[in-house]
Amino acid sequence: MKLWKPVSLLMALVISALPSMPAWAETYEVKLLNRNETGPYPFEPEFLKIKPGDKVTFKLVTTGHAPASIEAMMPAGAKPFRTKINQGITVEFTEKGLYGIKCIPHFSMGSVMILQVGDEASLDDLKISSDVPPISQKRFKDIIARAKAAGAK
Ligand SMILES: [Cu+2]
Repeated sequence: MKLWKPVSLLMALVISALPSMPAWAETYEVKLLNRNETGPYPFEPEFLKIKPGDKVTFKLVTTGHAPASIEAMMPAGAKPFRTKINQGITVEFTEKGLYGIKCIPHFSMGSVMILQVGDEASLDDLKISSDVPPISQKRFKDIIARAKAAGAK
């Protein structure tokens, strides 16, 4: 019986490693907050990179938020999503590229994030739509600068 212990330990290690393997879709959590050190109405994280087929759960930590895609800032063929006030949502992202995501009621106060699906895109490719309110345009630029400082491309 002693012989089996290392084997079962090895199996446990293999099984615990599976979710991080490319073939397995993961679900990430993004929080909508009222404030953190980056300013008012941030998404946390403000920049997230995932693989095609992964999902993101947008979780409302405080009330009054409504996450949605910015239709002018997503890859061709990607499906837009939007929620109602106080509604969280889990979205599967299949199209590679960069997505701008907003909180509908706090869009004019800088509530945006950047989602990158796949490795191909560069943050320099993100085209900030002219429809984006000025404070959110600035937030996008700040997010890009912080993400690059943290090693993103
Ligand atoms: Cu909000």
